[in-house]
Amino acid sequence: MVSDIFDPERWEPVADRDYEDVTYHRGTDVDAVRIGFDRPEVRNAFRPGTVDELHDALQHAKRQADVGCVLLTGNGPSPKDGEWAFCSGGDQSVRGDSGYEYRGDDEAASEEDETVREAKAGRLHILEVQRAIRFMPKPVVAVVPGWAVGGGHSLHVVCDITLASDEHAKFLQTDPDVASFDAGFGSAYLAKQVGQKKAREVFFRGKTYSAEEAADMGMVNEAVPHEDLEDVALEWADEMASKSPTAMRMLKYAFNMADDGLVDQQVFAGEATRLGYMTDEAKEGREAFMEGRDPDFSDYPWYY
Ligand code: S0N
Repeated sequence: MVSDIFDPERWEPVADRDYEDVTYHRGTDVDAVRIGFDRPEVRNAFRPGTVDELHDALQHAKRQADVGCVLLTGNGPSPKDGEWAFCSGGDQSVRGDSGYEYRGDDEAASEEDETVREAKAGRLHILEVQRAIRFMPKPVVAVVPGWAVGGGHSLHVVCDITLASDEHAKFLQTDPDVASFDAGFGSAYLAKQVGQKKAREVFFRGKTYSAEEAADMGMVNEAVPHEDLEDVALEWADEMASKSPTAMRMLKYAFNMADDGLVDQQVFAGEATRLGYMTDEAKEGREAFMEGRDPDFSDYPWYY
């Protein structure tokens, strides 16, 4: 992989994952993982196989009980012209008439039978990635070293935190220029972050914003000197990963709930049930049933 700001001492590859379009590492001294788009020659645009790999890495990260933070970034700079990118959205060269298509050089496509490939024609499964980030039971940080454009911009919007290179990060919404639009989190949730007027400006004008401007607007947490970007991201990751996992999970879902309605209530409620199961009171309910007797909850007060 290529990346000037990636410190190989601080990361080791996740051994059982063999990806083509993304890199996936586990921190050596921080309980975090790093997922990096690895197509710098096309500003880290995602094709269907990229999205499959990203989704797989996110699901893997979710299941790691000792990982408390996920960093999502873009490798770079481009070998062609030295430009940096987080992600430039859907790869326009494989956009078909109903979505993004697997093509010959997309490895993920070649291993499947025809029925599966047909069902997967014209995919928009980047939205599944957005949901994976949204419901990830730990913080996801967008680490933006360069261009964040189109669907790449939407991905940073859906992440919990965004850190951006003060020198190279550029934020741009091209959705109405290429007639491929995110009418979900990418736009409506952005408006929650920066206000309605500004969000409409971002989409309706298609102007490029610097990291400073994006931070002033409220869609970036901090503009960071380029050479320090990954170190700062690791510092933030370390802080977050050392907090109470239960508190962090419940807080993330609490923040989500106002916007996600019953879907997030279901997620939040699942965590409440998990906490309930951990009490002696719940154990009494289970044991009474298993022993065929009436439960005795008299030891458990009606707290107020
Ligand atoms: C990023 C831009 C602004 C950079 O400009 P710059 O620096 O002048 O570089 P270029 O010369 O333009 O690019 C360098 C090379 O990279 C290729 N390339 C760049 N972006 C893409 C791309 N998205 N797809 C394919 N190739 C790309 C260039 O072609 C060039 O290659 P060479 O060197 O061979 O000429 C500028 O590149 C730019 O504007 N890029 C396009 C950005 C864009 O419009 N992205 C798509 C927007 N739409 C989506 O992402 C939709 C995503 C989606 O799937 C979705 C669907 C439903 C609901 C939600 C979503 C969602 O948004 O998530």
